[in-house]
Amino acid sequence: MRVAGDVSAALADGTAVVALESTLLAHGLPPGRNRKVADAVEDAVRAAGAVPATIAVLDGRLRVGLDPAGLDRVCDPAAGLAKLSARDLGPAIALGRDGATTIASTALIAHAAGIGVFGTGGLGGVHLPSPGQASSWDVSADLDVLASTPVAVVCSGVKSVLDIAATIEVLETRSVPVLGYRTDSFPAFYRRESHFGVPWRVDTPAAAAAVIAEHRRGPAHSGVLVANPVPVEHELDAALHDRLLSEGMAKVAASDVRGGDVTPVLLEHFHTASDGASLDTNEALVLSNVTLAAEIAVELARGG
Ligand code: PSU
Ligand code: MN
Repeated sequence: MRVAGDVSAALADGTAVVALESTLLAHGLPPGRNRKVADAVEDAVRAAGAVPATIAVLDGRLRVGLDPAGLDRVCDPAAGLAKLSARDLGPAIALGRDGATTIASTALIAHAAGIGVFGTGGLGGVHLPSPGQASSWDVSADLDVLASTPVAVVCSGVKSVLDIAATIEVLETRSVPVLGYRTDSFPAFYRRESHFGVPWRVDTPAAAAAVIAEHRRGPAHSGVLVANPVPVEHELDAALHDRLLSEGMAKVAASDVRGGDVTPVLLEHFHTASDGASLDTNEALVLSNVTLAAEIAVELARGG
């Protein structure tokens, strides 16, 4: 593992650090835009008083905190970074490959590096079955890792392309506390509300930090999910959202896209078919989440 100098200095002296993932850059946003978002996200974390640590695998090494050249590689489609979930870390390291880390693999690496707060876009979850299928059997490793890794993940819930009810059930079964941030509804990524509630609500970074600190003192080894809805002015229009969703699902069902490729293909459909409107939503929610993650990390560093 190679930890950037500013990140290791912050970890050594107890300054707040926020982990950031690379899959949302390499596989969730188009080239060009992704590089701007990579900088904007790091700037937002710094502005809130924490040190950003973007995580990826480069040349078979776990990297915690990237320099501009590292961010260039992650964001360059010609570099062709693989999407690495938790199961892919061993192979990528052993074979000396490059790859972008998902929430699952980023949380594992963050925890191994001593980072306890992670800001991102949307959590992976339980995928809906295709027509005629009883179950998709596609349950994101993000849920498994959150169940067993004491990292607080700040995100805008899960995408509406997933089975939100089933995802919430799995989070409960796997003992992951879910905190709605200034909301009583479980957020659905592009939309601020789903049809489902959250078990707990917090209204300040200090309250979120207090819950995370108490959860860590307790016997569970799970993470905490802080569900922060997209800022209201950036929410995707409901009718547009519903149209994109049914089109995207039909597109995937009619194709042979499976497994880890499903989420990038759906995101790409949203971005192109909405003429970029969903991109603005996606960028705004990521910036809001990493800012909140930094505020929570600052409270935790204070001893919250
Ligand atoms: N949310 C986004 N963009 C993304 C993802 C989530 O706004 O690219 C990524 C995250 O890295 C998440 C992954 O961990 O999708 C989940 O993929 P899957 O559904 O294949 O588990
Ligand atoms: Mn999957």
